[in-house]
Amino acid sequence: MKIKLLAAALTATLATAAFMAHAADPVKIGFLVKQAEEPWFQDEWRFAEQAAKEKGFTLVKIGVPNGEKMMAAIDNLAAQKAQGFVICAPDVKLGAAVERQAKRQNLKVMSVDDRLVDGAGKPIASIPHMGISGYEIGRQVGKGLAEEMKARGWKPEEVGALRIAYDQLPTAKERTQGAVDALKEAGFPAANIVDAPQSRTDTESAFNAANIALTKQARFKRWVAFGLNDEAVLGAVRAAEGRGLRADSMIGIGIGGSKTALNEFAKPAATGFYGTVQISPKRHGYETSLLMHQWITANQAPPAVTLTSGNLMTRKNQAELVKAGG
Ligand code: FCA
Repeated sequence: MKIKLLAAALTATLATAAFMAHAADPVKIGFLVKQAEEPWFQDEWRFAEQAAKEKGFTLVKIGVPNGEKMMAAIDNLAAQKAQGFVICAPDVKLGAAVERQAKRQNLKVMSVDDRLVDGAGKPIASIPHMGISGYEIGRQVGKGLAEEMKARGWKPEEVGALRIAYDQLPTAKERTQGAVDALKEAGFPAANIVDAPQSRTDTESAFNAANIALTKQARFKRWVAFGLNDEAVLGAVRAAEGRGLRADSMIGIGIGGSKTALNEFAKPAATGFYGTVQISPKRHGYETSLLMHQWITANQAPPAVTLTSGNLMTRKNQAELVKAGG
């Protein structure tokens, strides 16, 4: 009996010692994003920093605009003795490579915003993910556009709908599909929906895509515009302005609610950037970082998939919503 007790005590002591040795390793978490210059990602990083401060871990922020930089960043994290990272990859098809490299380097990984896919284009279920509910949020965009058109007394058959498209990214496709479906349900003619494919997900490429489409479809004097994010819609709005289509003949609704949108709302006169569906960089930055911290320190894996929601934001309610978003 005595020996048994002694053995049990010894085991407990050893377990505590092992745990303490592990706990004593400073926690270091990487946060890798595809477009560090985009306000949305800046906000995510800011909220991730908040989590780092609260929990006392080190956050390593790295911009990964392409696959090469992404692979180097993962190796760099391992060399710095990080234990895990959150990632929004430059291309979701790099999913298998991310998973392989993370495993090889003994790093935990979870994705944010853009869900990683395998070689066949299927989501990689073993990588926990937090993203927006793209289709639902897209529907909110479409509904907002339809309601504003109605409020202005626009005849749908005289209006063009510009879909700034980035269909190679599943969440982007879901978002714009949601908007298309909601517009159609509100009685908008499908034939008036014009696709403008952008080559990247920034304002400049949306501007270029929109310019081509607006030139081709000059018969429409009134437009609504939507896309995967605020940058896409801002590009469309700027292109429309270049053709003399201003706030009274363009209704753009983006997705985001970060500085890109807020700067437009801060202008003294309204622009064609009518609104945005505000999503939560706090949940995507702060919460993902906490989940990763929990995974590293308590070996508790994050939920497989978390999808977040949004709120329609316009000049009217933006102050309120910014405050609520932290
Ligand atoms: C994607 C987009 C970003 C942002 C994020 C939630 O990564 O490219 O602009 O909308 O989803």
